Amino acid sequence: MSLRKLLVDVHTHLYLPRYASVLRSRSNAPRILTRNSPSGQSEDRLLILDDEPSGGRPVGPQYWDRDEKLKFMDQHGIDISFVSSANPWLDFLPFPEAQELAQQLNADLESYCSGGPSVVSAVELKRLYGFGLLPLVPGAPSEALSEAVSQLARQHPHIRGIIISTQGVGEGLDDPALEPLWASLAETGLVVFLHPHYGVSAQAWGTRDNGHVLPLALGFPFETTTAITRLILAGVLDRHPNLRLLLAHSGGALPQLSSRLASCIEHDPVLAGRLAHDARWYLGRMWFDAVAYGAAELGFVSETVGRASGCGQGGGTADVRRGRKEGASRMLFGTDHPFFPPLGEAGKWRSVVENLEAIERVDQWSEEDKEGVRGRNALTLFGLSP
Ligand code: 5CU
Repeated sequence: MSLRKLLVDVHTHLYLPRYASVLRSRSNAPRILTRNSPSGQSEDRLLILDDEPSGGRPVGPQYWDRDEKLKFMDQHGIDISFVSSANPWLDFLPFPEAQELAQQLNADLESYCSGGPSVVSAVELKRLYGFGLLPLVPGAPSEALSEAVSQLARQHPHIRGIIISTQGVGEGLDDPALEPLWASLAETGLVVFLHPHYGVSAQAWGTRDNGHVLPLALGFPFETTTAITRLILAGVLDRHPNLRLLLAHSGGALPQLSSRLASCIEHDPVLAGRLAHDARWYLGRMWFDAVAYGAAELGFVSETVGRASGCGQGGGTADVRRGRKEGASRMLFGTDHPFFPPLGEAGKWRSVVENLEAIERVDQWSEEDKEGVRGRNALTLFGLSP
């Protein structure tokens, strides 16, 4: 098989066994608890959100067992996965514990990836790579974070990025205290996968029982939208143009709101003149997972990102075509496994099939663009392209 055809999943999670043990030792969220199911059997339940509905959700080997990850990959034709710890990472720990656990989990993740199989058609490629963790919690000293970044880059060749939440060291991603961190991340080239956990105020969801739908479908992407917008407004990408940011869930609402954002900036006495570029330009500097479940949405994001990169601004046919290619080259297939399991039916997961079908159906994308989104763009971003 040619490398062009590899299917690469950049949004797939795990809880490493060491992390699952920490969750088991806790008595409040985030935690794993064991209880008796209605049929009297003992079952593990995962509670990661403070107001998790129905006493949490089932959790099992699909969250920590490498063979289960590989089985899932085989079932869906996924050649390579870039696995990341699932939320809430180390956010709930005090700095010294977070620092020690981050080092241990990064070493565990390196073994998880390096001890796994290679791609049969390309033995120089492993099937598993990872996003590591930083002790990015309140009280973390800047130097310790920068040192953790260089350690990761030096010691763990299969860890190609880090996953971070929106909280930073407690003040969000526009916190000046994070400047040295952005500088070291830009220097190492590690990809920064920005992923939500906190959502937005639960008051917005009202009192009707809508299960987990509103915080997950809306709260998660709104959180990402706000966090990345604050980072842009703080000028982080002006000062660190080599920072490589990958946004979960196709960047949330940022693509839809980017022109409104640009206009608000231009009309605001505090913001006007602060940034080096029009707000839309920054979209063209980032990468977006293709975890949006719909072709129209993927097409819209890539078109907006392509125009942001400047290529599609001219309006001529060639400009529009170049912009489209550029936009598509910044989008990458993902599954969100082991979240979104089917509710009952066996076989392939609907959530995965939907994301693959969405890529297939984007009208604006050529076959080459689609192959890029399915795999080639990830290999390029993570430095695995020959
Ligand atoms: O279903 C969920 O709550 C989640 C989650 O917590 N994290 C994630 O990455 N996807 C779905």
